[in-house]
Amino acid sequence: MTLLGTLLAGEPRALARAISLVERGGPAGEKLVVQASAHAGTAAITGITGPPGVGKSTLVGALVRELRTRDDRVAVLSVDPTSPFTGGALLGDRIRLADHFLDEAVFIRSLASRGSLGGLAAAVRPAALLADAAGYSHVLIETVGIGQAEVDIAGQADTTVVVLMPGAGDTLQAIKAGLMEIPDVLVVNKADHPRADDLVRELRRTARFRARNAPIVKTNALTGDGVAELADVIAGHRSREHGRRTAGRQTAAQREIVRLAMDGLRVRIERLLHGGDEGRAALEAVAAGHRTPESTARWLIAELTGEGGNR
Ligand SMILES: Nc1nc2c(ncn2[C@@H]2O[C@H](COP(=O)(O)OP(=O)(O)O)[C@@H](O)[C@H]2O)c(=O)[nH]1
Ligand SMILES: [Mg+2]
Repeated sequence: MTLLGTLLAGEPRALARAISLVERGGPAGEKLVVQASAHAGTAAITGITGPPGVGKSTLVGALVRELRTRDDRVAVLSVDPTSPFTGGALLGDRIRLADHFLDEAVFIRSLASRGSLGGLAAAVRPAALLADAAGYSHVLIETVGIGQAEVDIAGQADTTVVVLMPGAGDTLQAIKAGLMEIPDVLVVNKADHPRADDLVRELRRTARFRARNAPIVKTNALTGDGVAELADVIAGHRSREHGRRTAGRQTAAQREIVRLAMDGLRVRIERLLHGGDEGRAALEAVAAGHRTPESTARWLIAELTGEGGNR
């Protein structure tokens, strides 16, 4: 079978090879992505971002476990160079303890963040698309760093989750880094920390965050507390957003179709008016006042729609 065939059949090794091909760059990877895109579009793509050490990787592991109880296949893409699951070690081991079918159902892959001008790894979007085409119903993308990568993720994911932790004085830095402009969902992780509720209150008072009106979810990624709620909130946001996006795309499609049809019609109308004896006679008659523009327009429409007859 071709790589595309094994990818669409959902073979994890095919997905790994496909992502490597895309990371390498070049026409073979591009072609594969184009072919696969016809089979993508159903996965929920969630970006998980925030400062280092807040517990993103741990939370991703907990989310994977939660989504697995819902019987979903999950792909994790990490653009965190310090990620403890580089090579699948930590997260992979923990998950394998929980469920021995997981090798098939959970795909974990680190993506190099080099080579993309400090932003999100160039391969992230195509890799998410490939995972989608391979039948993973959830794609979780972890990004780290302070700067553009976090903000970039918002354009790539259906739902952007920003993770903060109490007692780190993160709020101000997060605001400075633009993190408060992007969350669809805000997570206060390490809810076991005594200052967790202080952080929630502080965030609720932060004007720039309030403007986004995003829900705040408290989690303990180590115990899994709050993680089911987080999965629900993400799913809720995604389904609302998906509906809005579909509607928006349909409006744009309609505008484009009408514009193209009008252009085509105008050409044919002008051809009718200038290209034949009947048209020229009609023009002269309207100009001389022997015939109304309305009846001439009705005649044109009848000609174009094949409804025939001189009216
Ligand atoms: N107390 C507590 N520690 C946590 C929690 N979540 C993660 N950690 C710990 O925080 C540290 C950083 O976690 P990690 O997932 O690597 O953070 P990342 O850099 O944001 O990916 C690790 O030692 C985790 O065990 C939590 O909810 N509560
Ligand atoms: Mg991490």
